[in-house]
Amino acid sequence: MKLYDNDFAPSPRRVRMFIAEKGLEARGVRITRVPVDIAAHETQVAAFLEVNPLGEVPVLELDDGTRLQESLAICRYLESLHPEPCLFGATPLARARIEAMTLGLMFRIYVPTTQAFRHTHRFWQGRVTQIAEYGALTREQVLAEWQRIDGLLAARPFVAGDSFSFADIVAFTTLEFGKPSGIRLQPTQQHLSRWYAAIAARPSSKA
Ligand SMILES: N[C@@H](CCC(=O)N[C@@H](CS)C(=O)NCC(=O)O)C(=O)O
Repeated sequence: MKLYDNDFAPSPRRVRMFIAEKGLEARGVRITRVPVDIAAHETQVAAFLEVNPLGEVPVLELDDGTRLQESLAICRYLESLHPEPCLFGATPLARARIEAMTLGLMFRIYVPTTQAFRHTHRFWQGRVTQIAEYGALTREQVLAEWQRIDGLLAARPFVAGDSFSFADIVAFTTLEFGKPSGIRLQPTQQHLSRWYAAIAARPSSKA
């Protein structure tokens, strides 16, 4: 298989973390990384748009040439092929909780984090129309959401319950992605800090 990838972007990082957590490479599953330079607009050139008409990474290309988009779909596909360790929930209730947390993180934190980045960071200057007030608003929204997650983590070790799951991967990569936009852990967020340190200590966090 091939993974169209980018070292700095959060969505392909989810897939790399997932592959590392599954230990797929150690189990002999060959996934060749194809680096795609977003900063150099390589996602927007005709050759890449043939790979993914949306102009986005990650894309997983299977050995028969079939291509899968969307980090969530790619990880679910890999989970179906390699169920252990289970990262999408072992019981109906665990699956529902992981799904709910994943969707909440994506819509309420990840998407506004991308907006804060686009509308405030110098990387995007001249690339998009930046509306600083909108960027500041989305940043505030995201900070409030992390405060809420800090409260949730007072009662559970991982974001969706007792076990590490795909939701932790989404949360961790999103929190890391917020750093360039000034979205960081607050010293008072002791539960979130404890969780962050635990996830950062996993080898997959370096993937
Ligand atoms: N929902 C998609 C999001 C994919 C996405 O937004 N990818 C970004 C990097 S995180 C990208 O490739 N952007 C290319 C560009 O802006 O040209 C997923 O989870 O895979």
